[in-house]
Amino acid sequence: MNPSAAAGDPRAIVEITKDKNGIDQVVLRNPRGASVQVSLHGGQVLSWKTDRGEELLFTSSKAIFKPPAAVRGGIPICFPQFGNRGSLEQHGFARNKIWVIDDNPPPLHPNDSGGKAYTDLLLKSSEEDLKAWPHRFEFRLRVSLSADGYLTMISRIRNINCKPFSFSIAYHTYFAVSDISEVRVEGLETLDYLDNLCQKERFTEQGDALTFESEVDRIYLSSSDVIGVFDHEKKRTFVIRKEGLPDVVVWNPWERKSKSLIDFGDEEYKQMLCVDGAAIEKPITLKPGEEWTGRLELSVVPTL
Ligand code: TA6
Repeated sequence: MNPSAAAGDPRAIVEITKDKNGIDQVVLRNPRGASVQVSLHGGQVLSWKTDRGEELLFTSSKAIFKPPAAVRGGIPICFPQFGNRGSLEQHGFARNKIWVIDDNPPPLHPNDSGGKAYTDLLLKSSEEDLKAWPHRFEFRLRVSLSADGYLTMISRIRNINCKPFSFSIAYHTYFAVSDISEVRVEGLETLDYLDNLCQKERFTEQGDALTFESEVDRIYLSSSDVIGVFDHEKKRTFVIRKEGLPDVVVWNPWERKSKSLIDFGDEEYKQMLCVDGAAIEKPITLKPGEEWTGRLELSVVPTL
């Protein structure tokens, strides 16, 4: 009997497989046949498919599936920092670590289980991590797939230290798009953003929707909790709903940067867009014993 499915939906399926490196992957399936695949390497969602088997997340054809580096695509978890400051690696170490399945997670709200296939993963600070980032934490991640095919990721980060610590976090989400020139993002209008292409200088978004003609690498600040990524050619919209994640990273490497990435095809920038629910501008500070929760819900709806 599948305990997780029993708690959520008896028809849902939660399977554990191994990748070619022998690392466990959890496959979630809902009764209509939609699926999510999450690796214990990095707690990274590697696949989110519709009930017709269509892949909704981008993974580079040149992705390197070899720990500790994160796979180029899916949804890497950037923690305890987004960016590359100080002694930590770019986007922190969480995405490069092996997580474990949390057999006895503290309970979540019944809505976070009912009717869903889900798995609970756990990352705890290791002695190696403490050398780079001297703060003891427990990071619990619930990945779930609803009967409607919605992908939800709930992060609970607890300070089990004896002193406060601060962190930034991003769900570095690689959406699969038909053609980047046919994509627009709505929900970022009038917001300020930090432009990573101009030394993180602060600007204000003037457009009524974000479209793409060149490299974009921005952190939009204090956004609304619903963002739309419209794929005109596929006539569908990714809907991003978030809680506890005030900022939105938008990244497309475009042609020149694509050629500089060894695990990314030269032309692949045309088929992807990163739109990340994040908390970056104002790092989150936790007192000893305190826990923070951040939720991301992704869905895809047809649009004319
Ligand atoms: O803003 C997104 C970003 O920081 C870009 O600058 C680019 O570096 C991207 O993340 C990918 O980072 P990664 O470490 O996954 O190669």
